[in-house]
Amino acid sequence: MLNQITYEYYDTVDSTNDRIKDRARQNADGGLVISAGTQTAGKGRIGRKWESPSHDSISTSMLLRPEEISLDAIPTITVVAAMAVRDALSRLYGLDGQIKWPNDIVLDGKKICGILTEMELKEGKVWYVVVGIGVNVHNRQFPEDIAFKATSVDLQLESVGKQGHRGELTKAIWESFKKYYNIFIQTQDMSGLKEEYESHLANCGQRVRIEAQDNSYEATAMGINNRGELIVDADGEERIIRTGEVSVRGIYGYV
Ligand code: BT5
Repeated sequence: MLNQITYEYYDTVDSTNDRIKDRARQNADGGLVISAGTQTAGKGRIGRKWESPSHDSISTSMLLRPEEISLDAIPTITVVAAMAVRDALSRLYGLDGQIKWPNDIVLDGKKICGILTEMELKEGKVWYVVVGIGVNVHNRQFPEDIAFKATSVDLQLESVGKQGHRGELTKAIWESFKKYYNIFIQTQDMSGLKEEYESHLANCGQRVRIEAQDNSYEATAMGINNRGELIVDADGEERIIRTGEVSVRGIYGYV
């Protein structure tokens, strides 16, 4: 169970995920959150870069020390974190984001948030997990290569004359995460959360392109299973897409 959340904030770090890893190795307690104004080496999945320019976005990571968790359940934590960010954006700002499986939140077909879950083993068991969340808040411009597919809270709230608040949103995200994580950890699967997750799943029931390293095909996204894996229907054959294995792109545009 996740009970106490403690917050630390730094102006500039390399990556909040890496700062949490250091603290985890020094035996910090689960529930520690490290956030930063900017990251000099923000990380996406599989060696990709995450843009977190000066004090415009949220870069925040939490240390988890799940007891007796199976290795298989770790990728599901990303799926749980996506629900939390979606929930926080909705509660605070009325923004009705969709989850692009497994780790993005999208609004207007553009990415507002990315999530990177990492972990370290000790003696064959999960020693700790770090959940890192990046949310674009005040960003008005993005580097050219992502400008067409990125958005921010302020851009989304522009039409109603409002702005986001990084501190307030960070707290709301981790409070929502606590709620969902404590449901997840009881069964170590999505059985208690699947229905709500699927109601926000982008492309559910629609055609998607599954882009694996050596194979790429079109299929219809059907939902998730209890492990948080994506179920697709490829010409009548049900296939399970595991986290991290493939990119899922909607056939039209980024989503
Ligand atoms: C992610 O990877 O989306 C995971 C991002 C996790 C960032 C957080 S910030 C706190 C913590 N500390 C870290 O060092 N990381 C975590 P992925 O699905 O691989 O997407 C990466 C891709 O998203 C890049 O290749 C770009 O195309 C795009 N991208 C990069 N920065 C972006 C931004 N600020 N907004 C929207 N898209 C972005």
